[in-house]
Amino acid sequence: MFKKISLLLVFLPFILTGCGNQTITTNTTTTSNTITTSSNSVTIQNFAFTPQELTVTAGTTVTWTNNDNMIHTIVSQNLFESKILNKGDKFSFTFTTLGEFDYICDIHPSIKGKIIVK
Ligand SMILES: [Cu+2]
Repeated sequence: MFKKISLLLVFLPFILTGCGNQTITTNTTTTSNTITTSSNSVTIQNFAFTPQELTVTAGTTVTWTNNDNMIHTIVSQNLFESKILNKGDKFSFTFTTLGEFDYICDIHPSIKGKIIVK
């Protein structure tokens, strides 16, 4: 008789904690997908893109600024096309696809540049 009670006393905490473990803990921590973007700049000056070739990581927003007194555009076939940029105007494009993207000024096609996305 005494043995049975003592056994019950021994196992009672386990039974109670066993029940306690059944409380469902909900994980409310949400993982935020932070996309790290770094800004990279290309200037248009003296009929040239500077830097002429720019390497960026995927997700990078590249901003072109026209520093020439002449109007320019930034056009990459099948990818983007800026409006006519007057002096001081900017154009931005975010590169999400890996690859090499050649672009030109549509008004002066001899002005060429390249963005490499790695
Ligand atoms: Cu131009």
